[in-house]
Amino acid sequence: MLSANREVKKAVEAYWTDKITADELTKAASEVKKYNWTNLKAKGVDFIPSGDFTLYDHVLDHSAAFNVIPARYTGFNLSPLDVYFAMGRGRQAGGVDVPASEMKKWFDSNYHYVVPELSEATEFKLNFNKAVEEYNEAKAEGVITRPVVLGPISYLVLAKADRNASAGFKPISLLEKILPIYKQLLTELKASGAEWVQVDEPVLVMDVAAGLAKEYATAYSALAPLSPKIILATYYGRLDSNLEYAAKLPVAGLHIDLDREPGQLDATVTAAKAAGLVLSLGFVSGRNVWKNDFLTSVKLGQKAVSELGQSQVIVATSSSLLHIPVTLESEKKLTAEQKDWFSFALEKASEVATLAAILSGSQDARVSASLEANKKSIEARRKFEATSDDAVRKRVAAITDADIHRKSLFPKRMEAQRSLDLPKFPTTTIGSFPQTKEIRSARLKLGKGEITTEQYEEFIKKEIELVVRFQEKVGLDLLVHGEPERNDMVQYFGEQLNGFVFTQNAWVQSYGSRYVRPPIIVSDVSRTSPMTVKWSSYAQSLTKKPMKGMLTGPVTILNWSFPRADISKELQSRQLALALRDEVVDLEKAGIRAIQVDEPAIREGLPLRRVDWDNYLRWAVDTFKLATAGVTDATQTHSHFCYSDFNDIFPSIQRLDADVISIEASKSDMKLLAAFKEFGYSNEIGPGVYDIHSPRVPSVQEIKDRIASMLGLIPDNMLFINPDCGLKTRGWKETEAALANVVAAAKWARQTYA
Ligand code: THG
Ligand code: ZN
Repeated sequence: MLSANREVKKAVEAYWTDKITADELTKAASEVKKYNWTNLKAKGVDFIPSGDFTLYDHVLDHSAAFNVIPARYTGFNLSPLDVYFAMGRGRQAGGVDVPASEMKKWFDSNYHYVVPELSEATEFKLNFNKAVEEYNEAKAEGVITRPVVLGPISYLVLAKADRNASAGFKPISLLEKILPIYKQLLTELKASGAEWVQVDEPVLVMDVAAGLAKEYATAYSALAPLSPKIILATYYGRLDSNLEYAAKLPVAGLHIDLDREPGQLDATVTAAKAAGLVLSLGFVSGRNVWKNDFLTSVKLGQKAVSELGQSQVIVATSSSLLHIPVTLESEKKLTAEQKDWFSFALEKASEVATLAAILSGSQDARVSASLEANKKSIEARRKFEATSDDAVRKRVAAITDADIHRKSLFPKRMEAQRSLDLPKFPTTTIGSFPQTKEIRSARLKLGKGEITTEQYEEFIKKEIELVVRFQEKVGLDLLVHGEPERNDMVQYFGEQLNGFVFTQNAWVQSYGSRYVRPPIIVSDVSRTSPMTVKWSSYAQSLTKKPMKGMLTGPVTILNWSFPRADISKELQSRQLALALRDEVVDLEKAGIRAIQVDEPAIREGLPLRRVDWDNYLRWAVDTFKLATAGVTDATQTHSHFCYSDFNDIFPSIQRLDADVISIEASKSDMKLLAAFKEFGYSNEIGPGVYDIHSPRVPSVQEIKDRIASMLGLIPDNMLFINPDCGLKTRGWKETEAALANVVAAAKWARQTYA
């Protein structure tokens, strides 16, 4: 969804704070939709999507439309719009107190979707027909669109069982129940005049789909006869063996991702030909910002055209443009050379139109000029790529096995780390403290030149001192500096490393109204000078208690940036790891004795296909180790993971060999820790003792109870006590109260389990 200046975010937040009405919000949304449709049309795109606009999350839209609304959100007399937002972000006002629904990462992206909750009792119903509404809305603007609908199998697979479901309930068992709603939706869509509909089934690129051939056949033979012509869309991966049945479904067309998986073209062309399908070729990346290489795409496209005929081939982006910033035109600070490498959403739309024109044999002078210009851009980029940083390349080539191992095994290190003088059940926090209005505003002023660097740094020092004094006062054991100097845990490092490029306005949605601005890796990565040592050692100078250094890990920096496309992710992550290794060693030299290197993105980066896991986990774990293994035994390494979904990757978590990990364990059941015990996890561990994602303050008793049940599963010399994530999005008031209770509970534990 495009929204060049985060208009949707701003309008939605204005609505939440009662600054605009629901009608005004609807109007703002219409403006954005109109901007998108008319721009795509002007760029020459033939199949313009509609129905994919969202105020918060497109899966949540689908749930609201299909009446998949958990009972906890109803009965408050809220408007449908407010129920919708309550599901997305929770609601605490006017006697209503409901938490947000769970979010999960959308496939292997850094985007979160709101997980639908289903049970045998779910009664689907078409509350509204977004596909029809937006089709008509676009038509009224003079734009004929191809509506997009999330397909039934993918929707059900992305859902989870709700609290009332019986044991063993599988959402996919509701297929027969949900199909009538899809029938109604598609029948109405056909009646509204839509010729095509794009039905998204990204689950087809995953292993799980191999067991769903029957369900796919059931669904699409029920839907196809009464629907507009269906183009079945897959993206982010390869169909592999699922192609065999997918191509035989009674649909009119199939879309494949050739950006991620160009290798699947031949097999798909053959299958499409046999089945008489239109084939939509996803050349232009929906996941990265590099210009498409027209010559390569055209070569592939011509293969398809010669087999299938022109009328059976469509050119497209690989996936929706949700994860791509809107337009390069907003970027005033990129050099002309850099701008020439990239293509954001609107530029990608032009690429699609040009590629389609080339493949249809257009002799238009503008088309050949675009092809020539593209050739030049690609050549210029290749030339730049050839100028590698030899020092970095040599250093990566010289990495040895010894570099990725700590000097001693964990038990010996644990002995050495007694020098930290931490009590039993040490208390700590994950790193960030509240990012207050004042902090954001100081950064903004620095950016605008309204205050000097010296003034800004004085301000940051004061903030750090505040955080340190608070932690001492409340009685925490292993302190942090609070990270007031950081805008974002990835951007902050990218801005200081060589090899990155930054944008001014290239926002992409992370979830709801939250956006991030991923940096772009354009060349070999290296560190010029220390990035965090100044702040960490200043913080350490204020206190006798140990101060924990805070870094973002190599895999997370890579996954939350736009990576290079010319060298492997593995190589990029090693370059990042070496830069971070230097930082880790410098922190140690500066007297920092505990260093945390966060890798919250390690799991989301897991490939969509099981066969690709081992290779990914090998390099991902190795690069974390490379970043952290440069220190002596006495320095304690920490890592933090923002999820509790470890079951598939325990061996890799163990292999990271961090001295201490902290994890989200916000669900009060101890299943997760039982799994750690069963696996035999051997290092220290700090399962979150309370959920920081809500302003609610946990009572001392609650925390004591949690510690007691944790100690049933974790040896008492291995347990750290900490919140379940960073405190960046929290206010000071609840932070102070919650941490005081955490410390009180830890003191109780020390007496009780002495
Ligand atoms: N950084 C990056 N990716 C992330 C996170 C992060 N992905 C997962 C998780 N954390 C997502 N969480 C958030 C939390 C807050 C915000 C964004 C993602 C946020 N964004 C501001 C906003 O939308 O107003 C803008 C931030 C800014 O000004 O730079 O608050 O931490 N990369
Ligand atoms: Zn976290």
